Amino acid sequence: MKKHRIPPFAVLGAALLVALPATGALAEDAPAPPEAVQTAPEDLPTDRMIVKYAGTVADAQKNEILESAADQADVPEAEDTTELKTTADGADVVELSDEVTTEDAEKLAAEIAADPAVEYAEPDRLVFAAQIPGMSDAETDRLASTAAAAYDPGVASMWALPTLGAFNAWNTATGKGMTVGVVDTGFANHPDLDSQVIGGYDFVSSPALGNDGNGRDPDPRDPGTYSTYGQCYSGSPASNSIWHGTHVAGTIAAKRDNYGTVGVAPDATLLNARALGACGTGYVSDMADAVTWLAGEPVAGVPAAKKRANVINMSLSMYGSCPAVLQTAINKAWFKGIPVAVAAGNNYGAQAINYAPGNCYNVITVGAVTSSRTVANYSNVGAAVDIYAPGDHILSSGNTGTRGPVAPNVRYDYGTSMATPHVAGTLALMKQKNPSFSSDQLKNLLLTSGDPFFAGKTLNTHDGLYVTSAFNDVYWGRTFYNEIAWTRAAGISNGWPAGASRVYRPTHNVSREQMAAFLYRVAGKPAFTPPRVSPFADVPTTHVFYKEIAWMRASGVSTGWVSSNGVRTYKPTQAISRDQMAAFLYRLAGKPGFTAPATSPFVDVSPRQGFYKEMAWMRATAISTGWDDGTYRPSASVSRDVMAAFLQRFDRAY
Ligand SMILES: [Ca+2]
Ligand SMILES: [Ca+2]
Ligand SMILES: [Ca+2]
Repeated sequence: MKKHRIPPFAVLGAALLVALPATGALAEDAPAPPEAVQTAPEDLPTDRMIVKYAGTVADAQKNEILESAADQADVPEAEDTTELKTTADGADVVELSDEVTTEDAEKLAAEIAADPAVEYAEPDRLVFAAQIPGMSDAETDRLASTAAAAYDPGVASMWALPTLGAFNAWNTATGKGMTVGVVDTGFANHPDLDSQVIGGYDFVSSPALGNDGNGRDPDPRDPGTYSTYGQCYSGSPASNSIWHGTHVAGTIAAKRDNYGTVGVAPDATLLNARALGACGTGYVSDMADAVTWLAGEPVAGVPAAKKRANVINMSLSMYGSCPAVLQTAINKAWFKGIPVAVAAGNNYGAQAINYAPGNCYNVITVGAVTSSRTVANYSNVGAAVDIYAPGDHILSSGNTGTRGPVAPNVRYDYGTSMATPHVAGTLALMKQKNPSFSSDQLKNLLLTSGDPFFAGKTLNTHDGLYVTSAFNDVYWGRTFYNEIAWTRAAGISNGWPAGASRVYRPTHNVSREQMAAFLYRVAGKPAFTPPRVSPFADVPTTHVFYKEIAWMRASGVSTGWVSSNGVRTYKPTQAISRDQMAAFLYRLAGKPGFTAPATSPFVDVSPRQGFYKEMAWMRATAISTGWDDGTYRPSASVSRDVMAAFLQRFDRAY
């Protein structure tokens, strides 16, 4: 393991770590966490204030309001301010003459907001990349030695993808046509990312945090988050670059090729909204503008992206309530159908409700789990966490540079920062299949399809997709959901078209003609040329299932009924009864050798009645166990959801 930067806020983090109970163990193969661990600092000074005026206010009046508030709050740093910019929301961002404590900043904001000409005022606080520093190790050598592999060589080390069912999900969606906006430190050049990036902007307004010699500019590439002592705020320690945005972007959409790793949505494109600079920190007002821009809304001085984002990822966190300026921006995205996945934060089991943006409205807040399906010990928890996703020992794109970028590599990182892009990638797949879904619908489906977990739900990429793509009237969690999903996947039933989707009609009874189609498909669609003359008087050769029904007769699965005058009928629209179904399945199985017991396994079935042997065989093979009251109900009809279960059990047995 390469500890390639000094964890900032080491003292604070260590103190907090001692005070909190361990909520989970690290995976066995995880490197030990560094002795002093960063958590997002909770009492960080800021030198900026956000003020939104209610209507037009002259500069002179603004100065009066600020000076008066400085007096009232006893914060002399606010007596002489500089206006830096206006956010997309129309709020002023002003710089104080020096940093002030959190307490003073809150006091000052309250005094400013008390003026009737002010809509709201809040400190422009610093947000942090939600990654655990020091828990990172490069895989340069492995990448170099496996570069000739036929398929992304990193896949073997990416435990999250099989856990999430991502490989199966790709049979349905790969993120094609979707764009994920990443609010982060920017991306370094990387072969797994370069061709995926369709645009970006550098929203880091502070030249001190920029590390690229300027404030905002059109080049969002990550120049490195390295810092000198005191660069980011008073006392901030010197640090090396972490390539946080590069790693996050790789988890979302690293290319599926023979190089490096692969993302959850390998065919999605990326927008690079750089808003975190040195130390992996950035101002809230810059986050807000980045989100606004990704949502396709105007931001003064920033050219629009050629395409807006379909999903937004924010792997960042800070202590405190949700800033109004950020909530406004998030709402713009959310209500345009752009779901926003955000990190729950890494404060070692702290309540996520106390950290922004995880406590904002209209976000999907993501906690981290380990490969052993426990909450990662650093993850924030509680009811504010919507879903947990893999955040531990996550292999993705990186760079070898300790300051500026040097060479691309792949490496393992840890944090709710790493969990969040698994959700964003999944949302891109779901959005591809359901482009008209609202953010609330997508969030609901994501949570519904999650796997039950003692702390809530864990992400299931495959089910998230399946819930929205199999049948519109079959929701995850209903009885026989898996069996019905199997009928679609196995080509047994395609249901009926319903708009752009399909329905299964799970409570409808199965008719004998549908049963013929089901069984023909379960049998593997054997080659069969139906006779030119129908074997059944009531089934014309033009019947939609003529081939299947004729096959039933030819294969001996069904003989139909023969009347006294010799006319043979199939009764295609009649609902199939449970005793007939037993006979069909027994014959389809090839009439296996079976001696029915002398005593009936069902209280309502006599050993002397028709199809007794077949019904007893159903019980013996566990294709049907009957009802809880010991009955089989031979003359009852069979609903389509129950039939899905019978057919799947039959298919597995024969
Ligand atoms: Ca810049
Ligand atoms: Ca730049
Ligand atoms: Ca790749």
